[in-house]
Amino acid sequence: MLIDGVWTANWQPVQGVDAKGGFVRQTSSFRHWVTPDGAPGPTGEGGFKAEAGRYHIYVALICPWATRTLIARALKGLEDIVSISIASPAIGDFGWAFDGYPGATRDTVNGASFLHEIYTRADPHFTGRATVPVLWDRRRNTIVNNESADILRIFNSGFGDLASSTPDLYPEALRAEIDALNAEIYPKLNNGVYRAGFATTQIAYDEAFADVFAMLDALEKRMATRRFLVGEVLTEADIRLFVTLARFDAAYHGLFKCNKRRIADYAALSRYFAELFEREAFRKTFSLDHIQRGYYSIKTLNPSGIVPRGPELEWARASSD
Ligand SMILES: N[C@@H](CCC(=O)N[C@@H](CS)C(=O)NCC(=O)O)C(=O)O
Repeated sequence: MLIDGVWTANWQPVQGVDAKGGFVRQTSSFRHWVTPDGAPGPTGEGGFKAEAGRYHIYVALICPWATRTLIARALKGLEDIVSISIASPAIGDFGWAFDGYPGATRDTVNGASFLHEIYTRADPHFTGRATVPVLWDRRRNTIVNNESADILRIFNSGFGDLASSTPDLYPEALRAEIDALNAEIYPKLNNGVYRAGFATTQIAYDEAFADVFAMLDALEKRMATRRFLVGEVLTEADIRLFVTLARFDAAYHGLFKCNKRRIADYAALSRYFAELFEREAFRKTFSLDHIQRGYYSIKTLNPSGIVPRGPELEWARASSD
């Protein structure tokens, strides 16, 4: 992580630990919003007007939070409006790197070798972890926002007419239901798998494991009679669930010890997942190679660095061939 703008060597995966040995994720620190006229958004300052070619997003394809912003970027037709840099999947001593790994990119905007350079460019005294995703403003040379939940909504409506109006990923009438689902699914499942994987005590792991499978069981019931999570339309809630389902059998089941069941064992969730995966925005932002290589490069969990050959995921192999 960075301390007062200086990188402290040896990246470690665990962000923070609570009294029981549970994993605690750092809160995001840049919270400005791009808006159609540059007016301030719900948090942060104004001055970030939507413009083609002005903004850039730094991501890693292993990261579920970064990938949810990429799915939204594709669904909203923003790929020619917001450019992108993709970090290499294996996170090393200096954090995320832009070193030309297949399927990744260099940093064409700032020429950085490591993501932490982007943070100190925005704030020379930054203290915290250099996380993806990062939404960067070329004009003001700073980070607009590094919270994926915000970036999803910025891509949904902050770019005004530069983005396509459909799908509306956060429709006014469904907001309360989407917010309530997010508030349950994020701690129990999206972050629950990390809480299981990075637990440092049995009790913290047991609690996280129970949350993960209670949430999956509840979602299996919910999806037995529905096409999408909320109402009859695709929303941000589906994107946020998809990114965790997409990584589950390939990484969380093995490396994070979330091994009571696989997604493949849930009939309704598998059907729902397949329907989303048929869409280009979901399929092309998914890389099984980056996901497996990235997660299995976390040395504290997998010292040998060996990447498993399985499981056989027909849907995933077909997309990466
Ligand atoms: N709140 C952030 C969390 C992002 C996050 O934790 N990203 C992870 C990758 S999945 C990261 O970059 N970790 C690097 C680190 O912790 O040093 C968001 O959702 O945007």
